[in-house]
Amino acid sequence: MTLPDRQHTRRRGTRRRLPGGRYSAAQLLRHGSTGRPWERAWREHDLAPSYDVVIIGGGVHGLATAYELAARHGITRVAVVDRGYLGGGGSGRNTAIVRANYLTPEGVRFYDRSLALYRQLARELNLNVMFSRRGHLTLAHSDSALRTMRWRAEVNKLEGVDSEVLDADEVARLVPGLDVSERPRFPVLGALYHPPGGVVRHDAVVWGYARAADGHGVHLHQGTEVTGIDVRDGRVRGVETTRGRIATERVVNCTAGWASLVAGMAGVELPIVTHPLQAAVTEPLRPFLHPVVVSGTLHVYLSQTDRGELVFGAATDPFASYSMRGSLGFAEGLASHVLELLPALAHVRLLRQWAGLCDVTPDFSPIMGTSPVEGFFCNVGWGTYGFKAAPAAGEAMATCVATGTPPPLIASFGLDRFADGRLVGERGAAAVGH
Ligand code: PYC
Repeated sequence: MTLPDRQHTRRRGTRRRLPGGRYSAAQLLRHGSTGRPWERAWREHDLAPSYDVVIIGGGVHGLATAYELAARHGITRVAVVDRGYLGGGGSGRNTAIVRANYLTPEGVRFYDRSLALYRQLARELNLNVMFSRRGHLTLAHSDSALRTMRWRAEVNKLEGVDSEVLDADEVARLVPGLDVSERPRFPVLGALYHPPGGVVRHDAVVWGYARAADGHGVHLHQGTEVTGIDVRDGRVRGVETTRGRIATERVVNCTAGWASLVAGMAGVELPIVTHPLQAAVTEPLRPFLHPVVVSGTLHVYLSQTDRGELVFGAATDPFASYSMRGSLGFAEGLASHVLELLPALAHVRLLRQWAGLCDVTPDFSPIMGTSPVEGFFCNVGWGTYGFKAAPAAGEAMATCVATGTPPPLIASFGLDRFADGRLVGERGAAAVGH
């Protein structure tokens, strides 16, 4: 895909660095030996009495939207407010997988744009976000699953996205140790193979967007909780926070977990149910697993980090909740499912587990665009797809906020589709069981 020219970000006050804002090896050594603290990646500000745009949620979606507003549209009087810390929600709790092998043409086009932006994000933000193209395999354990994989492959190809169905022997060559015998409860019959998929360092994406947005003059307010949204005569007038009132005519809801509560403050009802999604990581192992491997039937997905740890995820917790605690039941289920695929991992130790919150919509597609309240915009309902979507969502939402109209890429994802019955059914592309 050809991308339009995107200007590179330059932070203010980086004149002493090499072109592109990098430090030379000598500068790094000199600085490291002085014991002086590193320059802060973003600044703190007093809350201004008014902003042109207030973005609620300091995760990748909020930060990407803020960055795009400032860098691409010249709207720099922007505040990002978060009741916790930047990247403390889903952005720091996901399994860092990126891919574009969705089921609907709308989904494939959207995530393909996001993947294209991820590929060049390090250059765009001048920070190594460790994009790693690994290939992405979604295993099929039944004839009907194989049929869905063929369907996805065909939709992907029609949209110019590289995906194909592999047989079990070809899958075995890509995943050493995978049990492709006929013994398992769910034998591997084949897989949807999507070579452009991979992983990205999620924290680095948060820090890169935050630093670049700050460099363009965006104010990042951590520890600032929104307690109310002032709507009069059908339009946004301001935001109440724990640090005071902000006058603004444009608010973007970029929260996950609390999206429906925040929208409710503006009087907007969202068809969202929130489920925790747990994940876990093992001790480091020698590198053996290159691709990302997903089994929807066994409710498991795994990849190996550059440090050698295996990152595992499974199904969402089967009840609506705001809990971000790990559970023993999850770890047991996860381990038994992983071992059905890769029995040789039997003695590997889990190091830690955690949970994030997923806002699931009825069609498993996000809600992006305007709302019935003028000036209240939504970038929510990402379910289990949020991290991989952030660059394209930020780009499209910034255009929507700047112009008042959702660009064609996100036109199908408006809130009104639920009333009009124009759903974009994306459940069949979920890596995560629900
Ligand atoms: O959709 O690839 C995915 C995914 C993996 C973990 C959560 N979502």
